[in-house]
Amino acid sequence: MTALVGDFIIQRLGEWGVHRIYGYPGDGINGLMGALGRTEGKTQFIRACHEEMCAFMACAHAKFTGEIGVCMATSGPGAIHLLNGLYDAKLDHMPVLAIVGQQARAALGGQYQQEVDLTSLFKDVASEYVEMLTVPAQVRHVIDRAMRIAISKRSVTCVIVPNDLQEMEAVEKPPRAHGTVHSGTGYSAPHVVPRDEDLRRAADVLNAGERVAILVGAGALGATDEVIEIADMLGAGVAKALLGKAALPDDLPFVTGSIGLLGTKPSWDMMSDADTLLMIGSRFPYSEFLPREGQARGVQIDIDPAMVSIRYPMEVNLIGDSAATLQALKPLLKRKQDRSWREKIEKDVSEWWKVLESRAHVEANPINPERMFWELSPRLPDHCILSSDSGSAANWYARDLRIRRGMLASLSGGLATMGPGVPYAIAAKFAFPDRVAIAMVGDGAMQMNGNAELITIRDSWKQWADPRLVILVLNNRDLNQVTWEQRVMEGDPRYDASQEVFDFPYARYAELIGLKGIRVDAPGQIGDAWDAALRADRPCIIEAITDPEVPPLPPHITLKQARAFAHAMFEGDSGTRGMLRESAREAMATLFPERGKDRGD
Ligand SMILES: Cc1ncc(C[n+]2csc(CCOP(=O)(O)OP(=O)(O)O)c2C)c(N)n1
Ligand SMILES: [Mg+2]
Repeated sequence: MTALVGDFIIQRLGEWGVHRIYGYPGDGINGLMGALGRTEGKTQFIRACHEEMCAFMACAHAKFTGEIGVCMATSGPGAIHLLNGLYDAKLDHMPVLAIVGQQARAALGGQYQQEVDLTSLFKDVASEYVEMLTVPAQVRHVIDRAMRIAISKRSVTCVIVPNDLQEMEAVEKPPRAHGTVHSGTGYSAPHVVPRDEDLRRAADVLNAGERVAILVGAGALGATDEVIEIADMLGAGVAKALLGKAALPDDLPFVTGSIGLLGTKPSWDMMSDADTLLMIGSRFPYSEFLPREGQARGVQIDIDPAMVSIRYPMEVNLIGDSAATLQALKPLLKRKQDRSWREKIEKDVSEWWKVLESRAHVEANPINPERMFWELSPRLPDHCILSSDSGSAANWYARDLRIRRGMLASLSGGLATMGPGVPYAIAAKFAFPDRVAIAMVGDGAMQMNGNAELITIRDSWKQWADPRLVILVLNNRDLNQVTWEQRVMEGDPRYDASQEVFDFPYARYAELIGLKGIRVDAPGQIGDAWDAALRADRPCIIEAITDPEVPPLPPHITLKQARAFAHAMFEGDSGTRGMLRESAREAMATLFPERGKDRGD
């Protein structure tokens, strides 16, 4: 049988190494579904419950494997549903290809049913490349370009395929004629290292510094050994932006942990006192958590020239691969003899872990959410893959979870959208069926989409070599992160109409659909719950009844925010009625250290 355009698209993607597609069907892509069926499993099609989830899964595939992720949706509504997940990929610079259907070519421009101007719709999210196919001879090069551009520019690309075209005879090789394009497959990333003179300038800055602070992001994920070695030579501490959580293990004494609104005090103190900043593979957005302008001399390493010197005015920008650039820098660096800065950081870090431990053990009603994460850390299985949703979970994930070498971890960094926690974990299981995946998700996010995706898990888990996928649900009956923002940033009391979340029985629901469910409502049950979930013979939902009055706030809140917080804390806020004034004061005392004063506000 002659191959159809649909078959040829799937075959060409296979030549690019794509053997798994996350998608949701519809009449805009039935030609592609038929083609996928004809591969008899050579290309795996995974249907989530919503197209946005397919895009999250494609993004997570890229994040966890380093390969391109591919998602597929029908014309009109299906294509529109993809968008948020694609923006998640775009903002975290992940290579993702979206293939979407379109109405038949003859109907276009006719206000036809489900006809949406998809080229315009995808123009922003797939700004590097969006193309609609109109003739079979165009298919080969459009797929090739969409793939190569997405991979090489770490971007989202989109190919729109009218449904009638999918069923036409394929043209695997365009005729040799004027007006045709002849393309091929394959991409191998170059080895990018800065020029020698720039490396020397950077080394001069780093060698002159007495108090060097390093910040790593997702771009340092492949440079763990190099960062450890350079930090050692420079006597530096290392803070980690959220997407760089797995770049360095947390058991190293000089790793100050997360930075920013979800950050730690040692990261804050290190940045406040540093005289030199070395930033590696990070687009961490909040400049107020970096040294003040003029306080420190800066060196930045990034593979993307558009991303340097946009958070801090750097003295030297090194465009290059993180590991290769650090290796090239190493022979130019002098080991710092004075280790006092490093020793101070290590002392701060070890004290900070004690602070976190005691915070995690503060009594709460009934469960302190921090304790869920604290008790998970020592139980994390080797090589596990962690995902967090946006919400209060991201705070505890960032600060409390002690990640070890060999683990992977991600969340929605740039977009900070709700919803990716569960689909990221599902994609992790498909990419690495023999590793344990653990998602940490709020009850709001579970109701937004996580509950539905439990059905995808129910339908899939028997295919996984190791069935363990654990979802921790923080059942705090609240959109808690935003509740605290309303209190602290706005000085408003919790707005019940926007914040209340139905007390859904997550664990019982899990059991109802054949998964394991554990409900935890007393602190003494936490350790056993994790042990049982990590021993389970199937995916497990741990529903923790957590206290929404434990503040998920950064350790360096400004005085202005503190005042606003105090105002909301004691007046007209339904949530604080059960909260003792004294414990509120204690919480504030740990949250607003001295340094807040000299921030000027
Ligand atoms: C799609 C989307 N909508 C809204 C927000 C704003 N937002 C950030 S965190 C959050 C609350 C999340 O609530 P929940 O999932 O229950 O987690 P909690 O903070 O209560 O632990 C909201 C509404 C967002 N980031 N993304
Ligand atoms: Mg919640």
